[in-house]
Amino acid sequence: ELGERRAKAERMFSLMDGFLKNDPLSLQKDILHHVEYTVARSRFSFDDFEAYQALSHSVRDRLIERWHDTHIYVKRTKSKRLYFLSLEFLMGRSLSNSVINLGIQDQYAEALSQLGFEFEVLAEQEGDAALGNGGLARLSACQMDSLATLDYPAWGYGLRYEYGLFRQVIVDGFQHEQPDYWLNFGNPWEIERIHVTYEVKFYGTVEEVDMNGERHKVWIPGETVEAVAYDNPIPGYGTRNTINLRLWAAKPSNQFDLEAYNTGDYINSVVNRQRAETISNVLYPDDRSHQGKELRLKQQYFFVSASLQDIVRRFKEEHNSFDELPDKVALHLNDTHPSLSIAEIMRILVDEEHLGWNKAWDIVCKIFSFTTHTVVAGGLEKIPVDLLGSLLPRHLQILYEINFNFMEELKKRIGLDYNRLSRMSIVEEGAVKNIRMANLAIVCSHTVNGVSKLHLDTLKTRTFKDFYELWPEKFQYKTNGVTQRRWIVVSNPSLCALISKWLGTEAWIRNADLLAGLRDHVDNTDFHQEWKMVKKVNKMRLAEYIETMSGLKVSLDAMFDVQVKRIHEYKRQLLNIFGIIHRYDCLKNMDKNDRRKVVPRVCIIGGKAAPGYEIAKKIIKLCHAVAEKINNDTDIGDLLKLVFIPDYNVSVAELVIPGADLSQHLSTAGHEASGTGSMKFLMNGCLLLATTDGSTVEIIEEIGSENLFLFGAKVHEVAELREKGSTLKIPLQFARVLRMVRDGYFGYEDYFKSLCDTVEVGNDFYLLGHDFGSYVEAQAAADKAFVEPEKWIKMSILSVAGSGIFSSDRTIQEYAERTWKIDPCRCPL
Ligand code: GLS
Repeated sequence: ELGERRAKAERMFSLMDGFLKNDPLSLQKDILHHVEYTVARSRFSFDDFEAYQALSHSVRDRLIERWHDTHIYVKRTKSKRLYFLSLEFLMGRSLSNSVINLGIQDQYAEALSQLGFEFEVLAEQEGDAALGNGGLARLSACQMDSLATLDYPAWGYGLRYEYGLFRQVIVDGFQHEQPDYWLNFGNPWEIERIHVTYEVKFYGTVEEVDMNGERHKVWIPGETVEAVAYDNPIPGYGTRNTINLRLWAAKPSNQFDLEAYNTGDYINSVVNRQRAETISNVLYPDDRSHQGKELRLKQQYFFVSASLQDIVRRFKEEHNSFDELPDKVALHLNDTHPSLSIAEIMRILVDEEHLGWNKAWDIVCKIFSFTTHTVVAGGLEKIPVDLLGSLLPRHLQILYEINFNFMEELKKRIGLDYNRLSRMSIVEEGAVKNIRMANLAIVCSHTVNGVSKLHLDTLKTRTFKDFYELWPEKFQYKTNGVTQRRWIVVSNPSLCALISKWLGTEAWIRNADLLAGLRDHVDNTDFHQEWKMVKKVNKMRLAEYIETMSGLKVSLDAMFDVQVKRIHEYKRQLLNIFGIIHRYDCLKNMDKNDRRKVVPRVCIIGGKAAPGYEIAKKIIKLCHAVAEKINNDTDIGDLLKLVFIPDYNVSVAELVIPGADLSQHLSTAGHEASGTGSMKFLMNGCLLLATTDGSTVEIIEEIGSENLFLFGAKVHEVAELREKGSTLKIPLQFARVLRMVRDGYFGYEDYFKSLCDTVEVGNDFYLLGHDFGSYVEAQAAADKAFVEPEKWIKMSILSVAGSGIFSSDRTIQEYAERTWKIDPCRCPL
């Protein structure tokens, strides 16, 4: 029988002409084929967008080929798999990244040019897949790239939101949110799997029934929704391995048909069915608080239930006993958002597979690991018990049972310390009872990870102190990283070529540690010249973008000073804007001679504010109001410009980051768990101006404090400074800037009043006043370094040379070896 199957497979393979060919001629044929038969345009007349569509389908074919081979190989080798559960993935565009990872970029460029198209122009046709908010979501995307590149047998699971993160539109300086219906023009990067569907159930009641003489709990659900899989192949670089990111979409379940038939109310029942689809409709646009919304809870469970059904089905196909689960499956909780997985897998094992509770719990505790991305305990996710009980009645019982057992065990360990017991309980008592998702994740996970060294310290000493003292061995940190494929190779081709030339190899694209070799050339003047040229090319690209977007012409001689990230009080964009006002004020009061010595600056700020975050929205407006004043002041001219880049997203980042000279990371020390933007700037040879927060602490260790501009209170000083309250000394310059804003120097004085109040002495939680003095000094140091190009370039080279450790390849390898215990599984050619 085996022989017969093999013969059949070989015949099919030869019918298909073997593997797809990647020479430019075959690629041209392939693209034209897709123009005619996929896009359904005539091959004699198609525009850039249609060419992009055909091109992506041709790339997709190649991805699918490798993706199939990877699956078959992993299945055959029975390797232990990692399932990475995340409610957010910020993938951005796929085309350039895919052809680069597949290693056929040049062939495609040639094929297209022979057809009369330019690859770069077509790449611009693609929209961003923005299925996530900010750092956490982009980190997931970088980690998928590394998992594929390092040949790990891994799957990502998430939700296929129809509306990604809102589009930010600025009208008269105010942020407006517009829906991002990103699937408008189709999405060639996904594969709809109409046969991979699962029923997800909600509401209803729990009953006890007798089964073989034992009492069993049975959940009788009240609503059923269907989850349909959409697969997104993720190619590794320099390997055939292509892994899967499976995203779920909600569809109405067929079960409703019967009901419609019975009641006769056909139209209404169709309308009701349609409502099911809303579950996966829209991404929640707040990157921090998700408290108490039913739809959000539905999304979480929908995603968890579909993913676990899929994982358990696959496991059962290949194995006979759940005893093998911990050896074959690692489940990773990317933040607390997927923590309901714990209750769901217990429900599956106990209620459906009829394992005893203790046995099931024993298995479950060996498969989960957890990464928290939060610093402050107040930011941790909670779900009201009433809400959870009505939506998922059986899960609430399970959570109570997990908590009861945990509390019993805890009493044995720590005695009757009721305060501590109540702090550690999974159930928070109070006027509104809540389930504490982080406590649940910690209790059940074998490893709890922070995202930087400093973050782990905070977790141990503050956020999860009680748990750390109970289980110190569970707590680890894996410093975040970003993929050099996306953040250098795709987004900065000139720097990529320069690095490869001077290192004499492209091996750094798979092994970022090799970037350290650039140190050997740090004094070479030829190298310096080429380095300078690369930065200039990228600044030109950025300047062009600024001009098309805002009409503002900026000087390439100016220092491009960038702060791009979500708008948050703790990230202190306000400090940046106050610094700009101060700079403007100084310029205005300077005589002509002194002005000649000033380093011209183009200050660039970008980022989205959560729609309900009033103060953040006021910060955006203030930025525009200040820009309006400064940019129209002919007396100041090119000495100072301020630009707000609207709708900051992954593809805008790819353009902005390579073009920056200086980038700002201003979070009040102790508030940024890690920060990953800084790593992308570092890789692009942009100098950092930063507080000693999050991963910056480790960046300092790698490149030396003399190679960046540091300022601000240290983590250990913050609490004491806050206690000083209104007795804290504030520099006069700060008071003056605050006064200018308050008095309406930039207009809108009533509107800015509440914003000013947040930084008034005694109320200044994020310590802007305190840090302002040292911030201005750090800015002055940056100016001073900028007028010594040799020095600046050296610092820039040393930044890139020290960035290797901040590759997500390093992060993923640490997770694989220390936490997930998975081995690479490299698909043979
Ligand atoms: C975040 C943190 O705020 C960032 O510091 C961190 O770099 C990122 C990835 O670990 O996670 N947490 C969060 O909720 N959003 C983030 O960006």
